[in-house]
Amino acid sequence: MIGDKKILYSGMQATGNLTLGNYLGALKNWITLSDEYECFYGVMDLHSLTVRQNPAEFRKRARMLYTLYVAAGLDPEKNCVYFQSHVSSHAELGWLLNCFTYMGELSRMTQFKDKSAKHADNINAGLFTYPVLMAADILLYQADVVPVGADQMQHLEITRDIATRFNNIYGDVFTIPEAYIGKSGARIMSLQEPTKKMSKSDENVNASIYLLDDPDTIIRKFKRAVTDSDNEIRYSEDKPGIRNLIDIYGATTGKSKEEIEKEFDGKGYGEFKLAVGESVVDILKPLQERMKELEADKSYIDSVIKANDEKAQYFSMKTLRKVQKKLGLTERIR
Ligand code: AQP
Repeated sequence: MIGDKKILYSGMQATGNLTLGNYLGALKNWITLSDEYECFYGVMDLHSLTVRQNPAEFRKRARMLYTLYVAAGLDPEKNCVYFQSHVSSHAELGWLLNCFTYMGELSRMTQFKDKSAKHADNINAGLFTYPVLMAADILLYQADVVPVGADQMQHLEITRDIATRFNNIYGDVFTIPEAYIGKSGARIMSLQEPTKKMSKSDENVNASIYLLDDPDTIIRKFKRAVTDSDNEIRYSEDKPGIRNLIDIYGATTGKSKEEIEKEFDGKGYGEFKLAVGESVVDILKPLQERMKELEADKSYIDSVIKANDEKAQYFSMKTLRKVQKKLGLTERIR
């Protein structure tokens, strides 16, 4: 708790340009949480390094991710929005927690199995110990809640296991985080392979809508979205493409599946795809305009980065010092 508010932790990796999936599934909901929670949101740039990055592009992309958080409406005065790599306690606690995590537990992580299959030429130790760094991210801020998608649930569970193991030996050091059960965001699927989630690192640019895509590109990508050929707008397991478009339209307009089916009853896919595309153009417009303003005001973003890095450092350091003391590491001479 900070004051009378519970603490919430989340973040995104700077592994690609943010997609509509990242926005509707996470970012849009984060914006509503700061009244109720004390929120910490990281640009998880250390995590991004498990995959090889081009340094110049990576630097730009991480800053762009930060600016997008703000452009989307995350108020950097109310939320602590910061770069993971600027706060050295993440890497430090990550190491310490490595010594409280078992190889067997890490070997069971499905994301490790998936990612090592995808990057078979670079199965580095960071990919394997990724969940430990994630545990450090969350535990450093004594987070009470973590909004997680189903694919991250296993990582939250290992975080709880590591924290409980540590607390059982050294006393009440870490808050045991819970999954945030709130209004869950839609899970948005790829426009080209609608049984696969929309991902910022997908190599096919037509599979994802990027938050900074211009209106023509957005409409074109929706027109090309892969669907079945029966031309009936119905929400059904066996129609993944149309189901995904209904989910997107529902998320952008607030309409229910039934309302959408009714609205497009007897209409063709062409008309529906155009309506979905236009609704996405509409919700992204204010974000894109704000992004332009922020990109033109470098000193403002610099100043919020500095203030928020300091805030993150302050809170995380309190936990790190406590852990170091519990472990018996020699105290600093002041
Ligand atoms: N398609 C999606 N639908 C709904 N939510 C999504 N998220 C990601 N894709 C979708 C949510 O966005 C946040 C981003 O988390 P991340 O950057 O740690 O990585 P991720 O979940 O692996 O996202 P990506 O876009 O698929 O990245 P890459 O391509 O690098 O693996 C999370 O809250 C996630 O639930």
